[in-house]
Amino acid sequence: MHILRYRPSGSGRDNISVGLLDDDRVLPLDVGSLGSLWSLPADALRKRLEGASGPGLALSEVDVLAPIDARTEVWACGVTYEISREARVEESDSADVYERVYDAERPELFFKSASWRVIGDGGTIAVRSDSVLDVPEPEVALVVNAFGEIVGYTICNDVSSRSIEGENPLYLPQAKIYLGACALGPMVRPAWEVPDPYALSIGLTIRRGGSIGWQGTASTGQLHRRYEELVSYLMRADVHPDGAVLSTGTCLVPPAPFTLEAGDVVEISVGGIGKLTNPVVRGIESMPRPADEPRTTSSAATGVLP
Ligand code: DO4
Ligand code: MG
Repeated sequence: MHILRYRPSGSGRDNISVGLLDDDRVLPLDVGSLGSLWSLPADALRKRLEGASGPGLALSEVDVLAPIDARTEVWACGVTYEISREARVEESDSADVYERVYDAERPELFFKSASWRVIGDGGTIAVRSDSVLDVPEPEVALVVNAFGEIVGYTICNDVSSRSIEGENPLYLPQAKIYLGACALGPMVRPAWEVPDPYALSIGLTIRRGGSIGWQGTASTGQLHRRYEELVSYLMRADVHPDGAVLSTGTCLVPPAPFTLEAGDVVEISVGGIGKLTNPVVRGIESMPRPADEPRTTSSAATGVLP
């Protein structure tokens, strides 16, 4: 069973529902948004899902949208796996900040995305045109409700510029937050259906032309922290009234000089959770945007959306 955000195929842009995928049938849930589900305590949320009924629609009759809306934000953790620590130490002039945070009591958490700019399964992700070394980061993402309970799991691609972060760690937000840098989905697996979240296989395949540009596998068994510990830092001095998505860090980094290129297709699979697939473009001008969003005309104002 998965929780999803969807639109019946061919229907109006605003005809968005929240539902439950059960045996290839999409059953609508009587909630206004995913965020309102995440505002419930876990036991009430579970009861709400059990109430889903009706003939619903076949999965082939709906467009699956990024599983995030309302005031739900995406946050991410850094340097939670040995492989991520090694990659940062290699690319940075300030290697010791990564060494220190790996062993510190306080983990690294950073803001990744507002809900409106998150890309769903099949949507286009981007590398920045002012970056020369770029990678996808395949991560297990926790869906956390307003009470700090882990209520689901999904997949996040924390697309990142290694060259911008490597130049100076204070450039982290520019390396991590831009249009096309955050993909999520395809859906959310309820937490009570995941027997061991520390034994999930993670696969990353980057397709280039007719072949494989890079491929790797790992497991959440290699995570250096506990999920609850990461969530406690997210919640300890903040509120998330519509819950939050917390991406738990990457365990796979294609080694330099590998860099993502326009035309690549990134596939991330996580056992029992799903597969997230996104084609890559280079530069904001190549990113598809909804027709009613004004485009900037000045070359100085590079892609600032209103
Ligand atoms: O320290 C920078 C970010 C690291 C990161 O995104 C990761 O380890 O996944
Ligand atoms: Mg990451």
